[in-house]
Amino acid sequence: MCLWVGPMPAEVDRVGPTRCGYVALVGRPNVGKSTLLNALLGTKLSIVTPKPHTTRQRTLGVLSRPGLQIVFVDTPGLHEVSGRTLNRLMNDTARQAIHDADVVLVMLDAQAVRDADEVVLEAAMASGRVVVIGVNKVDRIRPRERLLPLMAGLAERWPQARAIVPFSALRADNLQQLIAAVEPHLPEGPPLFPEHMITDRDLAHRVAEAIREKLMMQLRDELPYGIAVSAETLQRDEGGRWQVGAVIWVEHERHKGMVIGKGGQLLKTVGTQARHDLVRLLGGAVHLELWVKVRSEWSSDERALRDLGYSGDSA
Ligand SMILES: Nc1nc2c(ncn2[C@@H]2O[C@H](COP(=O)(O)OP(=O)(O)OP(=O)(O)O)[C@@H](O)[C@H]2O)c(=O)[nH]1
Ligand SMILES: [Mg+2]
Repeated sequence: MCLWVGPMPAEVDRVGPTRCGYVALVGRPNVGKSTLLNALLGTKLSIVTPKPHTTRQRTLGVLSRPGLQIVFVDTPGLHEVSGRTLNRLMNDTARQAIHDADVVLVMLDAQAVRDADEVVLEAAMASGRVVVIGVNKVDRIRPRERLLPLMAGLAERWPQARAIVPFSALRADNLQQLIAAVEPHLPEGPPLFPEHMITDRDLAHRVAEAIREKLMMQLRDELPYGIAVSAETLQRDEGGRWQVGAVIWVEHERHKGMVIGKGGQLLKTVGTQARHDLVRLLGGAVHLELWVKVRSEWSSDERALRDLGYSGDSA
């Protein structure tokens, strides 16, 4: 058991065998799993919003260092399943990631540990995998000593956890300690992925996700959860400019107007913000066209979910 509160130690030179394995990032919605994935890889692989249920699919982040490859698996937040088939698929994806992992990193929010966290911890412990508990958002806890009762309580409640590590994904604070906590539990073996590969997600997926992130940020209430985005065209024209066309799928005709906004203003804002991110992602000028279309009840329709790429993660 390793309990640690303090400044980040310097990166230590590795000695010993080559290790490679999967670390599943799991937790209830909104604890900061995707923020952590991005911080660990130093680039934006998964979208992040202040709203729960942002991540819908598994995304790999491959961290390669001399003698070490850690494949971090970002997952949807585990939650009580509502009527939507999409929600069931999201939970299946997270549970499958636990099953497939060498180490399960259960993430908590230092500001509030709830019953929903217990459910995740129970599932992780029951899996028989090595479990490390990560206490995120410690930048919100001042003074730092206020963390101690939480850490001690977790250590007492979950003695099976191999380590309990406080950190801040947002500030990239204490991430080295997190890596050090999981590394010894990874199997010895050669890297599973080429060193230059950092994710399994292709550009079309990342483009669609960037647009969905901006939509989630702009829209309120239930609507973000009834929205899907698919990139239909993604190609460079002769002048080297990216031509991107994407469809925003809504579940009801009445939702179209909400996405487009008064005088097209909301969609325009989404387009401007998304284009900004796409320039960085694609590395060049971008022309972005967005269409809004209805696919009735897509989030409860197996076929539509398959078409939109929402099944198969957990297969
Ligand atoms: N203050 C603070 N905020 C954080 C930290 N990590 C994440 N957040 C914020 O928490 C919110 C949720 O972050 P996400 O990374 O989307 O959380 P998630 O667990 O992936 O959420 P789902 O995909 O919905 O399950 C965002 O507003 C982040 O900026 C942190 O270390 N400190
Ligand atoms: Mg997420």
